[in-house]
Amino acid sequence: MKGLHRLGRRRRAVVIGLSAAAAVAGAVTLLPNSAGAATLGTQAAPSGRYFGTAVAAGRLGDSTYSTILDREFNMITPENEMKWDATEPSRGSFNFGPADQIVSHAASHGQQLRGHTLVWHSQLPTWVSGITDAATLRSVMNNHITTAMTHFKGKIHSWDVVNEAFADGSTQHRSSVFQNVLGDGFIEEAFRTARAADPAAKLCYNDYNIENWTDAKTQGVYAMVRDFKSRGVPIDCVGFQSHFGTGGPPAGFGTTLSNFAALGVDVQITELDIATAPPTAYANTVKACLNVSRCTGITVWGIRDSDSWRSTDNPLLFDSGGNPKPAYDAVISTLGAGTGSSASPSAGPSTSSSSTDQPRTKTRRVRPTASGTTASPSPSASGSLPSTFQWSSSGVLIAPKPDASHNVAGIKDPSVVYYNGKYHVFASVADSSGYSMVYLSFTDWSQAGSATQYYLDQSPIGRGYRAAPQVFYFAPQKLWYLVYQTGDNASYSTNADISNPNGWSAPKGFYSSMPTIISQNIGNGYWVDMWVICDSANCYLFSSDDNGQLYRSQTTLSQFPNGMTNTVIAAQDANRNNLFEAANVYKVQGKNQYLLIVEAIGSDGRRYFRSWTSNSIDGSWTALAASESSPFAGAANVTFPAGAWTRDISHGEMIRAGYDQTLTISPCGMQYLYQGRDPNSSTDYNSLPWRLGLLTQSNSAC
Ligand code: 9MR
Repeated sequence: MKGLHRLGRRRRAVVIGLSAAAAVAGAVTLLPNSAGAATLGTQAAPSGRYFGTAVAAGRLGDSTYSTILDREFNMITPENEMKWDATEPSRGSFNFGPADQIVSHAASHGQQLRGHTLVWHSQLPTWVSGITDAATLRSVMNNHITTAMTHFKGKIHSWDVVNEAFADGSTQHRSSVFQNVLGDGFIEEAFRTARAADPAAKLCYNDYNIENWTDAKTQGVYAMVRDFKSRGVPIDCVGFQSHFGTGGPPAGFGTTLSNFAALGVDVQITELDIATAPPTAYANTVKACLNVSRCTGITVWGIRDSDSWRSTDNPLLFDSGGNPKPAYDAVISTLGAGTGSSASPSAGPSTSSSSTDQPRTKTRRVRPTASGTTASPSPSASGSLPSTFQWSSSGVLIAPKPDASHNVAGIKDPSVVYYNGKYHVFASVADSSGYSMVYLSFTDWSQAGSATQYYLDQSPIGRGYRAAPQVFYFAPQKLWYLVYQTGDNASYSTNADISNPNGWSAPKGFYSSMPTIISQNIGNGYWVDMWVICDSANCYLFSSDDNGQLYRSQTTLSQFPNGMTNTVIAAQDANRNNLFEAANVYKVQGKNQYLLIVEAIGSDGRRYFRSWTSNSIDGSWTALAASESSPFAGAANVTFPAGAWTRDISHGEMIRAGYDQTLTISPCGMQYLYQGRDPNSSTDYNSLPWRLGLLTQSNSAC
């Protein structure tokens, strides 16, 4: 689960992923697309990157062209269709037709889009370049940015807000109508206007001949980005066009990418083509990007040589007949080699090895299935966890219920307890601008879809960023706890009556500030998915950083919820996608055993869960079903008798055997409530149509 302030990363995560299967250090691992072949897009995805191309609307009808496009690329830049001469040929008269053609192609093929470009001295109609009055030009520029960005709002991953504003061989801006009439401040003004027009889009500065670190032009752009970052001018990314000669990238390209990234912007290779397409030159370019974690994607400037703006140079990855060239193979294998190394969660620093926890025996009950007509196996305290899992999924059971003040697109991150004859479900709801939470209750899964969803922002929990709830009854205090994330803290509310949604107290933080070990390791990640579990002596608070770390803090049972301290790394993976988020820890009923499950991002960018066990909440953790091919739960071991409505098995929660702070589950007839989504959905992360479904274990031996 991610937050409001994390749109950029989340949007990216829609198309990316990382495979445990691909995680062999240094090995060339080919990752198949759905048809079984490795492609540029599937090879880039495991390291969290996209692979894109420039597209001409006029070529979409060419089936050779569109077949390669849809097979290989998951990011599209309209080559000319979003430029000023195309979109506003005369003042105030906008034409988005050809651009919309590309946008709809992308939407129907699961591709994301780079918007190119809003403010550029070239391909600029003469009615703009002839303006001499600053007030007029300012209003024209801002209106152009706002109108175009509003038209495409929610559909653009990154915008090239300003293109090629620096002079060749110089640290200074080039001469242009914008520079000459508005002065140096036009770039800043364009970015500020762009942020206001579509706060969810990444805003990039894009240029050529800025790849060599020591070049004056590179230094000029670097100084501008540094200045923007220091003054809070909104800029998220820098595009390096990378139109190279036969030699490929300059030796200092890697330095350039990492130096820009260190300013706190993403970097992208936006218009790659290399004269004669030498395989090594392409491989070196790809390597330069892979070496920089904030290099988020590569776009080539056209598909076949015949499509290129410099076609006589034969600079692209496919020949004019649409056949992959040696450079294509070099890119595929370079991407495959760069997919990182495998690791499993390490033991935390704690050496505690046994638990004295003796959970209360839970009342057995027979849970109705999703249809409500038959009973799933009755939980038993005598079974054991299997070493492999098989699940059968329900169809969609719970969908969002937008109302007048909650324009929500998805429902996510469910927490569930069965108490007093009812399931009580808490979940995040998301719209394009952020998160809140809902509560619903029902007696049977067949009633879940029609249950009223109560928006908890009406309770003292209040409005604002509250997400990823976890509910349990804290028996020592006879109080229900709702634990959730609030961006800069792990927070909780309490309630004497779980069925009274208005009874929750206002949020309180577990921590005074982010623990140092988290701030030291979080990198570009986010602090998410807080999870409390207690044994007979202590309570533990787990959280993830989307950067490869699972953290654990602790306090005593008697002090809870105060005194959360001793934060340690409970588990870690060098590749964040192998240990991403949505961690749950449960006590296995009748055993001196705990189960840890953590959500991972698969080779196809889809979510799945890995699992480990331990005899103590503080580790160490031993892999149980921890690979993409044999996961705890994922595409590899879930069947969909009612139709495969999702390929993601994402953030959810086990149906527990009880409801208290010990989070006890039966190892038999397990059920897991999860979030999934239409595999063809593609939009900004918070607008994705997440729905809830229920997995029921189909290989239970007890
Ligand atoms: O590839 C584009 C070509 O079809 C146009 O005729 C040309 C017009 O200037 O623009 C080409 O794309 C350019 C891109 O928009 C900005 N960077 C340089 C690219 C190659 O000229």
